[in-house]
Amino acid sequence: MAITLYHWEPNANSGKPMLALMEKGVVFDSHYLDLLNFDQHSPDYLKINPNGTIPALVHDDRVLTESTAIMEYIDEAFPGPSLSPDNPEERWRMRWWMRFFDQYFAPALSMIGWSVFVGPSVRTRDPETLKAAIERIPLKERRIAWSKAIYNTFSEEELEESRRRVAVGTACLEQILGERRWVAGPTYSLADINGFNLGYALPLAQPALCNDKETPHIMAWLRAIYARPATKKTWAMGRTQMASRVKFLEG
Ligand SMILES: N[C@@H](CCC(=O)N[C@@H](CS)C(=O)NCC(=O)O)C(=O)O
Repeated sequence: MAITLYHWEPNANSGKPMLALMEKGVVFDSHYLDLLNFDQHSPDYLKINPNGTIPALVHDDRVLTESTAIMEYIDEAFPGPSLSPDNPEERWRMRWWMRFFDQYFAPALSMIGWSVFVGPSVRTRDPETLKAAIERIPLKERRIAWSKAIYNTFSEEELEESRRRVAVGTACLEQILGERRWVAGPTYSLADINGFNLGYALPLAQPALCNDKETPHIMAWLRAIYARPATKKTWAMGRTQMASRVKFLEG
């Protein structure tokens, strides 16, 4: 059985299937793509995923994309501890929260991340090389995101709306983690994996919003997930300072 995961740092979408595979104890070949080097738009990778986005999982002759759907596939296709509750209500909650993370919270955090991190990380490179790199991006929406990040043209209005959504998302998460141990109920699930990938660095990126005083339940939840052996192993696969930031959750 051949299992290859194409991914970037354990973070956001890439980290979701990485952590799900680790939790299940599935051995996989890791194929690291450097997003800041545009590896995801290389001809070799476009043969795997013509959209030029990561992650992608190749299981035998099957190519799977979309990080949340990949996590659900991993949970069902491989042996190991179940990462979805048996109870229908808790399973609904798991899916409700994953949809909220993916559709509301993640795009807002991502816009801020692309504005303050991705753009500044690449924009000092040769302008012609960057222009050619943008032109090679297959999806128009990704071309727009890269262009705004590189040329610093996110509008103040859209950034403000993203900041508002991050504040709303953080408050909702704090509230439900005050009511139950894990996002979907009494058992650790894919929703926690999804949320951790999205939010592990929230206390660093948004210190006024997310900290021990304002959001004690989120902080305890992040520390509990980071204490899991699978999380430690996954973040040890990171190659950059982006992933090593997770260490602030130690102790
Ligand atoms: N909805 C997709 C989104 C995939 C996606 O856009 N991933 C980002 C990285 S987190 C990406 O590949 N960006 C590359 C690019 O824009 O060039 C998923 O969840 O897998």
